[in-house]
Amino acid sequence: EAQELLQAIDRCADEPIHIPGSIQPHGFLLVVSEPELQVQQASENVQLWLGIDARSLLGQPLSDLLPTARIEAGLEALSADDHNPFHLSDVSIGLAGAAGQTFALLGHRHRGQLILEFERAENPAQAYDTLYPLMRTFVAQLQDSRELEALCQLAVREVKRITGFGRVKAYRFDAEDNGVVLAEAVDPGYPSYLGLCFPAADIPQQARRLYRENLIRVIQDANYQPSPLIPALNPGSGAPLDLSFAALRSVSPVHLQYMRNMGTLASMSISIVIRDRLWGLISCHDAEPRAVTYQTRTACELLGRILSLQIEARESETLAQRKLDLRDQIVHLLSAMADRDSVVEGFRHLPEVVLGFAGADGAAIISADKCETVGNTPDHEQILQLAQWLGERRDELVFHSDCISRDIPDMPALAEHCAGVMAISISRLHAHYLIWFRHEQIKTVNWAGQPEKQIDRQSGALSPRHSFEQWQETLRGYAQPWDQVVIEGALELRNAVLGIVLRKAEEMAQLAG
Ligand code: BLA
Repeated sequence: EAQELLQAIDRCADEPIHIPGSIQPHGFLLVVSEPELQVQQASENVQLWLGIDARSLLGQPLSDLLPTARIEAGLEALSADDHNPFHLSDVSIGLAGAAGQTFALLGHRHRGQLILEFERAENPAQAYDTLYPLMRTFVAQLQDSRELEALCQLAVREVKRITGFGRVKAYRFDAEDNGVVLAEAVDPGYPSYLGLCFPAADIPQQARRLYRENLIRVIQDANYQPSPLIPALNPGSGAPLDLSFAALRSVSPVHLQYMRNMGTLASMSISIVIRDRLWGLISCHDAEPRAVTYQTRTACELLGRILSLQIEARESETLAQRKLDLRDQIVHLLSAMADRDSVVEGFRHLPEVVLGFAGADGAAIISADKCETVGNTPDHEQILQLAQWLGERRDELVFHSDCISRDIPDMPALAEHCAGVMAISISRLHAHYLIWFRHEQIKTVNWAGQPEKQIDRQSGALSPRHSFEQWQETLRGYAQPWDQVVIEGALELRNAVLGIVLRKAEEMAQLAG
């Protein structure tokens, strides 16, 4: 059954969301050949917007519809595959001779195609009157905030102010891609999701890849009727049009169902990308359909980028500080060992450092069948048994597990005493080890809705769940995972201890000789 579920989740990731063949109808789209600027594809809804049959536009010069001089100027600034569009806030468009309507225009190139998107015209003064002052406040306050939650809280409050969405939240993905809501700004009447965990399967992998590159997307009305592109295949490439960077890209019907299940008709999400990884999202919802102008989207994208930089700087700082602290402790330990001319004596002398170094509850050192312990550990017999088990798999320099019952299933007595273990071998010849232990930490996860594991009969893919009511899961048998900094610290300690052991051996040999 678990296998079937994994396959259903994988199938979600097969949906080619970059080539849906249609757009959201709150604007219209033209694909134009270069350099002739002739219409190659048009969305069917030009009929509704302009009163023109899409088919009658195909092959026509763009100049029949609009003055192309400004477009040509915009194109000059665009590189061959430029996802940052050029933008004109007021383009008058209509068949030559007829009265024109004014639209905002976005143009970008992707995979050799020039894509023009038209949305309702905006007020260009909006940026100066409202957006810039809001951004300035945001950036000024950001500089004063240190804590991650405070940074995120500031960002969601500002995005809510700029956009007017009813609920805005910031969430971070964990190592398994589940997302925990860290901050939320919400109008009365909306359920709060603060602190809840959204499962990884809510956003399949191909969507995460896309969101890493295209930082913002808007779904104006989850009940929309998609407008197909005509013809379906691009005449130049013979392939469906890649809409990865089109603002109007039609979104996955599965996700639209998810939104309706959640009681949201409009959404916008802004990617938080840190070191090329999708770190999290700012996700906005509204119970009613809602439009977001290009200027507002751009302000939000910029805000997201600034937030990402700030989080990255904060993470780097924390990491650097932790590495420094760890190095201090390693030096402390090594000098105690060197002073006493014995690794075991050094270990015995500084129990707080031994434990603090790894954030462990207990530690043991095994050398020559002797076992010394500090803190809270399993009994000696179990530790020696563990050392033997470790000895049978000598290839790993550091062994670590945050779930002994899963990773060392043949030692149930050990798992009864602790849940996490990290070990380094401290001799090249013998089964000598330094081992740290961590207690179980019973973990409660507040999921946003109980998993329903519904599999769609037609597609074989997972269906979105219907309830987002808090559902608590209790996880047993896990310790706090050993993080990369500690594991690398342990490796460093290992190398240094091996050096001490070696030097001692040489001294002994000299004495004997
Ligand atoms: C996309 N799913 C998304 C997006 C979000 C979520 C934010 C991005 C699109 C958007 O901006 O609305 C889910 N919404 C959430 C989460 C929170 C939230 C996690 O508010 C947390 C706070 N969805 C499912 C299942 C499938 C699925 C089972 O629940 C797979 C079959 C698919 N979700 C799915 C797809 C997309 C998506 C395909 C991409 C939509 C697109 O961009 O076309």
